[in-house]
Formats: sequence, C-alpha cells, structure tokens
Amino acid sequence: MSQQTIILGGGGFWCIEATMQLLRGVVRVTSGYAGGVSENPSYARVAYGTADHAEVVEVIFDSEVIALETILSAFFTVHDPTQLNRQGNDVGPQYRSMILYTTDQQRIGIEKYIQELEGANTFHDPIVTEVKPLVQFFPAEKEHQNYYQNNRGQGYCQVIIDPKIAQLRSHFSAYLKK
Ligand code: MHO
Repeated sequence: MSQQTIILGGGGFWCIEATMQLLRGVVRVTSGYAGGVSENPSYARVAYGTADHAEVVEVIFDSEVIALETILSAFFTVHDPTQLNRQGNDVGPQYRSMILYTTDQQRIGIEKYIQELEGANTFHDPIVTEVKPLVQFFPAEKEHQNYYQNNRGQGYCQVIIDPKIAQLRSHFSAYLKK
C-alpha cells in the first residue's frame, strides 16, 4: 500500500466526508478543521466564524488503488469551486473551497489538474479553490464523524448531501467501493 494524505474543503464537511468515503482506495476520511492559524478550533467556533479554519476532511488513500487525479475529479464534481467563501446556502470562509497538500508531488498534481479544468472551461466562472501546504489538521468532534451515515433522515442530508452522492454514483460508478 502506498498511503497518502490530503485535506479537502468544499463547503460543509458532512458533504465531502459522505462522498469521499464511497471511493475505492480511500482508506479513511475524518472531518475536521484546517487552513487557519487559531489553536483548538471547535465546531461552534468554526461554524459561527470566530475561528479562521475551514471545515475540511482528511482523506487517507492508497495511491496504488486510486489516483490523486481521480480523488480531485470527484471532489470538483461534488462541490462548486467557483463559489468564494461559500457553498450554496452555507455562507462564510469556513465553507471555502480548499485543498491542503502534504507532498510537493501532490502540489504539482493539484496545480496541473486545476490548470486543466480552467483550460477546458469546465466551469463558467474562475476556480477560487485555495491550494496550500497543510500545517495542522484538527479532527472534529465525534458527533461530526460519519455524520451522513448516522443522520440520513436529517433534512440537510436529504436536501444537500443525497444529490451529491447521486452525482458521484452516476459519474464515478467504476471507482466506488462495493
Ligand atoms: N451549515 C450547515 C451544516 C454544514 S455541515 C457541518 C447547517 O448548519 O446545517 O457539513
């Protein structure tokens, strides 16, 4: 196994966690906070804007099973990277589109992938995804882990997350866990 770690932020972390978990080769997904400088972030401080981190997920994956580019393709499918400091009705920098890399090889791959998206005019508006090295990842509180799996009946999961999962199942059927 060739294990790698990358941090993805694309709106509320419940959404990105629920989708990335479906990909074959993804070993573990943990919801949390990163991208800022404040110490000891909490959901209350991040969600209500008093901490400068974003809601993110830590994705640990086996690059011999799933390529970084496939993870990036899925990530850019399930969120809109042209929305600055928001994702739909989730408004604020805590919902910003962001990728935090852990190796320079990842940085090169991410920058190349985003250039290809821009070159292909994939999105109507410019991509505003923040790309920078990971400094520190803070796991979120237990109640935010596996949130979608534990709260499928909740309105947000049905209205916001279900469509994202449907998108992933439709476009990435060959890359999903059984
Ligand atoms: N802002 C959403 C939650 C986003 S989730 C943490 C809400 O208040 O329901 O992914």
